[in-house]
Amino acid sequence: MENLKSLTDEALALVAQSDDLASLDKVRVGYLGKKGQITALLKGLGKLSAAERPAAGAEINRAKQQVTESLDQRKQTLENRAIDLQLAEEAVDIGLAGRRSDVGGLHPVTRTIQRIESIFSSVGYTVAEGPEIEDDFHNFEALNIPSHHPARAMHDTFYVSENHVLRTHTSPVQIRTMIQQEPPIHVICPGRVYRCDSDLTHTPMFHQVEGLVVDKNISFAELKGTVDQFLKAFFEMDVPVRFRPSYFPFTEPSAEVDIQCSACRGAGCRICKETDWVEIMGCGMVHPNVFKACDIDAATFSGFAFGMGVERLAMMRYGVKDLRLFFENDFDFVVQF
Ligand code: 2NL
Repeated sequence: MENLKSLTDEALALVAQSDDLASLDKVRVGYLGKKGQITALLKGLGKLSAAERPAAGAEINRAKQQVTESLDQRKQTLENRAIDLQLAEEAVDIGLAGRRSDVGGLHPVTRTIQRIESIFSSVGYTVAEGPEIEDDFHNFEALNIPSHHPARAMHDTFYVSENHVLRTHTSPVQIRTMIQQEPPIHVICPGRVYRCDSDLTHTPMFHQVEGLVVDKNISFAELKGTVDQFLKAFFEMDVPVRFRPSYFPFTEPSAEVDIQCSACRGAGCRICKETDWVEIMGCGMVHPNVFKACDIDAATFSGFAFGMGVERLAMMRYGVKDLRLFFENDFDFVVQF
């Protein structure tokens, strides 16, 4: 009992020194646990006389309460400190500047297709689309390209099965249009096409726009006027256009279309290989065999068709020097358009 005061002071001092919950609990066990020093004093009360016991018991209980309160207080302090520490660690600086999210743009190929569609729509053409996997009939047979025709070797074709291919041109969309729809037909068919070809100037997938007109009294003059006016509208200038005789299985007669080189304005440069002209599209009068395959009477109706590569037109219009840029999806490239 003589030690109670110093025992209590010692306990209170140890509580104050405890810097974490584990060491604080050790202090509690040391004084108030089953084998604790204050607990031992309470257990020793039985050895005192009945006269001494109440005063001594009250004194020890006061000491016990004092230590208990100080333990509870310290525990609260340490717990609060732990929470403050965690909050400080997890703090979010809401004043920090955010990361900019970049806004992209339409791909130049998409823009070019939309531009072509808009020019032809303004003179009454409709836009038609079709499947990228086509059967042999729509991609070849109906276009006057029978099996063993050398033109099938001309298009290196991706075969999906014996009878199905990745379309090598968008012409099958026009075949479907002619089968479904009575003339007059004025249709423009944009889309992806596939050829097994890959080098600096060829990609296995590229884009084409084809056009088709079928009506009574359609002559090569209508074809020439349409193509000439389209090219002048597309390039927004009075660009010189020329037609060279050519061959396609699905048109007769056929022609390739050149425009004067926009890079050198006909003075000769690397782009036009010093010829002053660059090829821009192919065209011709629809072959009677194509009409026959679509059940259109070639004695009553005639028509013209044309086809162009979209990447090529986009390169010329936007001055893109390398075809591969269209397929890399580089952000800094796309935002320029
Ligand atoms: C080119 C040449 C061309 C056609 C496509 C066509 C379609 C039907 C009937 C007849 Cl359904 N012709 N399309 C005609 C001539 C040329 O494309 O160099 N394209 C990139």
